[in-house]
Amino acid sequence: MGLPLPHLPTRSHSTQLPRPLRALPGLPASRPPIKRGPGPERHFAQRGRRGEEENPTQKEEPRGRVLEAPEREGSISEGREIMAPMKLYGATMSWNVTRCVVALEEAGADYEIVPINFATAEHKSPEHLARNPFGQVPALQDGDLYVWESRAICKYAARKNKPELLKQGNLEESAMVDVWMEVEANQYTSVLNPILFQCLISPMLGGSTDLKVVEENLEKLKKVLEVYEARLTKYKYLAGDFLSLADLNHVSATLCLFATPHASVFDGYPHVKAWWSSLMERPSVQKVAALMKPSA
Ligand SMILES: N[C@@H](CCC(=O)N[C@@H](CS)C(=O)NCC(=O)O)C(=O)O
Repeated sequence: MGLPLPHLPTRSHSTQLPRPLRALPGLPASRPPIKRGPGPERHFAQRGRRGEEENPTQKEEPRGRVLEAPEREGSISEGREIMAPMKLYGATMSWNVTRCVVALEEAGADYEIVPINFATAEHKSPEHLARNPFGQVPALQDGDLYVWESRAICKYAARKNKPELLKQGNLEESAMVDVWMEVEANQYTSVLNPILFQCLISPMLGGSTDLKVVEENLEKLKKVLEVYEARLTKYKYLAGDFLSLADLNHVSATLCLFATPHASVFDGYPHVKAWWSSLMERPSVQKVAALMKPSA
């Protein structure tokens, strides 16, 4: 089941993104301020190619910067083509968007996040419909190519920058990656969506939480987690004893679950808890968790 309503509030007429989810456990209370330039706000997630070391002296720099137009579009410098970073359109409070951020980070992709303002219906504008004909976020632009649907974007990032996340060279392992990616979409996140909507989005829109819907879906989630527990008793990760996109695709919605009063649902499943703890240790996951927190 998908969400019947957009994940993002549309009532606010503020140009700011609504303050997102409550603080996620185990993370600092604030993140570095975003540098705001003139005109439409553009902020960029930390960029870096695989293998590049982060410069520790840059850690305190503001996360955002505004690129000059030629740099944005890609340019030729000293006879060498500078590839423009990929652009991920959407707001980082949406777990469909942050699902992609996890994959892009883990793949070491060069990308920027370009916020889309739901309050002004920017997602239904002709410019955005050209990126995603369903008028939704996320959408990814890589040169002339537009990719939409979060899980397709995640696969694209993996194929382009870190194909081992899909185990494509191995028929059996890649089949298990596919299975658990489908499970994430059709068993796990499909029951999490109504819980997250009721607990996080509805109150943000000024509505109340329908506890019956939450309870019903928590029961469904427990049944799903029983299957996960059995699987993770045998293997370290979902597709096998290797990290894959199947694990990573769970991160964004699970971070949101931990921002609801129902995080304790994991307590009954020790192997699921251990799996989640191991994912939480990953720098890509820490970055995304920080992005989803309210701005300082
Ligand atoms: N299946 C899509 C779902 C995308 C989606 O539902 N996006 C929401 C925000 S999280 C949206 O753009 N809603 C606005 C709308 O549907 O008009 C994906 O995984 O990318």
